[in-house]
Amino acid sequence: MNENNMLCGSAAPRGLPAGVAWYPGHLAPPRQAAVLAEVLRCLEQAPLVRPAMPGDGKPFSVRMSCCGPLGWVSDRRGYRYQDRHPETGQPWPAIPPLLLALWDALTGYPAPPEACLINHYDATARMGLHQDRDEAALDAPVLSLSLGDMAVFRVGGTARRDPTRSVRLASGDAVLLAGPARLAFHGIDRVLGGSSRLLAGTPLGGGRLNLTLRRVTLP
Ligand code: MD3
Ligand code: FE
Repeated sequence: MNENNMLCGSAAPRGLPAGVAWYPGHLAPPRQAAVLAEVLRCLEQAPLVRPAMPGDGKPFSVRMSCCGPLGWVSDRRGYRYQDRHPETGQPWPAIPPLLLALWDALTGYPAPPEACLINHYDATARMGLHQDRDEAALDAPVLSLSLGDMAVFRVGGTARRDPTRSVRLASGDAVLLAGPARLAFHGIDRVLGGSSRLLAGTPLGGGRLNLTLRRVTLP
């Protein structure tokens, strides 16, 4: 990754763990709207689904879809990346050009992302503290973009019991998770319903979208 990122991001002043670079307001509202339009087109082809926990099948509160050659899915059988939408059986739509450009601009990683997870949160949705370790390319950063309602994002260390910090992610914020932060525990404690109007007039009817761009296989 581009070694300037740690300096460009505001990680140090906010006391975020090493390897987390936060770019508040990285996308101005017109670019947020442009990315949103591209993502809504993906969701027409690859509708949001509510995944289930491996084993007990407990439903997630977040609904998910993906674009890119690989998508992340979860059901009773486990977590995995696969090349088809779990309900339509169709290949995932391509990652939109604006998101590919964002990956190139912020990561400097020498290969394109293979998966873009699309998470939709209504005002009651949460995501418990977890690690993302289903990718072979653990050398690649993960890039997150938030659109719509604000959310309280919690990030800690590589052990579940490590201390955590919370930041409020707003529409247009980008977060790059690289190096020692790639295996950090993280989650979404809550969403501040109605704090943004960006998604209000769309088929989603409001809430928050989070897009995470990932490299899955080793290039
Ligand atoms: C830190 N998504 O999709 S984005 C996820 O806002 C996920 O929807 C949250 O956690 C969301 O897995 C948080 C920030 C994020 C994403 C991936 C990470 C932080 C990360 C991977 C490693 C470490
Ligand atoms: Fe995650």
